[in-house]
Amino acid sequence: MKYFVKISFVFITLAVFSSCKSLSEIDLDQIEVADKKASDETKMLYHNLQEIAKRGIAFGHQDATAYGIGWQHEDDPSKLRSDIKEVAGKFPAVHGFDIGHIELGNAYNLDTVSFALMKDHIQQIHERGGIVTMSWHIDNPVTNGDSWDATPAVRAVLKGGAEREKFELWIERLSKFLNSLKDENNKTIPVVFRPWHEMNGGWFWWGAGNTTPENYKQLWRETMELLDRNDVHNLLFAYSPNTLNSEEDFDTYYPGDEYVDIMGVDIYNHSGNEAFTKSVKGNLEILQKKAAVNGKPYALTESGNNNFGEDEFWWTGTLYPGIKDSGIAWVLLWRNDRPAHYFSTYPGEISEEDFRKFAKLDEILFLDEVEEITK
Ligand code: BMA
Repeated sequence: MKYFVKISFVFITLAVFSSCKSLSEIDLDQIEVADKKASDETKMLYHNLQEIAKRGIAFGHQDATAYGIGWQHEDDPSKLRSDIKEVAGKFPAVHGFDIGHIELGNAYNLDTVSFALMKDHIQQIHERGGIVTMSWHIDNPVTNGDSWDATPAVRAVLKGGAEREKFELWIERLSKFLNSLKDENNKTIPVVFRPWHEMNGGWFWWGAGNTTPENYKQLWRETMELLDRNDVHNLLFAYSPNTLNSEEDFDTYYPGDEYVDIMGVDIYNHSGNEAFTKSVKGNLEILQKKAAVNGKPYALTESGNNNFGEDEFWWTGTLYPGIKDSGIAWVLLWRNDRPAHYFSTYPGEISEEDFRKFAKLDEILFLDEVEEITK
């Protein structure tokens, strides 16, 4: 018995070491990302995303550990909790956070998640081999309204614009937060940053109709310049339009290959299951084609079922047929805020049994499985 245990230990150790590669084993000089001064850990994240995509699709959830339906992290701060873990026994591999209101110097984001909690969870998730992605529902700098205040404001924050000073301060505040995300070795934790998302829709001040494609691209580049000026080098940049109607739709606002690391798209189930599956498949084919040119990772950066409580089999019947064999590195489901605004599942929710089936699929990867690649 003892002998068997020893042999198994050697075997397991070998298996673990052969599947994980450390920083020193990868030729980081060969990895080019948008930020030319990106940290080694950031390049490693890029490599890991490529590796994940070869193995399957990492499952992601927005604000997964901050709150869920009927609970908030603050209820029991000693425990890392997640609706997904409670339903399927496993934590998501990708954790989305939104840093909206960091620009104001506030202690809480726009959805009342404290930045202190966010930082702590990012550290814990990273420590366990998980991946962090960040969106930014930034306020409107001209009106001080929210992101959905579509008053044109892009021109005002570009170089020479009336709100440039404010914008520089906002990026400085964001930078301080990003640079404060340290791991246990005091290295800055790499993050997939997804700014200025869903720009082909008209609902955000940086979106279609509220700015020109040229100014949008300039906004992207100047954001990168300012982050560099503030010594931020832990970001991979993801470009995430909303559902695309065509390939050209992707190109209209695309800042250029040298400014983007990951190609994404946000698609919600607004118009029925069949239409959703079809649009996910078609959109991911577009991303695959675009990404293949430089071997960039691509992902379904936001998704969810908007037809709450109506479909028991949404996961295996509607989402999975859309993403199956698509080559995406991850799919991220939007937040579980309240019973009238949730995009994933939770204990007692109508699709929870089907979610367990979905979670068992070989292709769908959770934290433990991704950890074998990332740690
Ligand atoms: C939106 C909604 C909002 C939320 C925002 C940022 O899509 O969920 O309620 O404030 O994302 O998380």
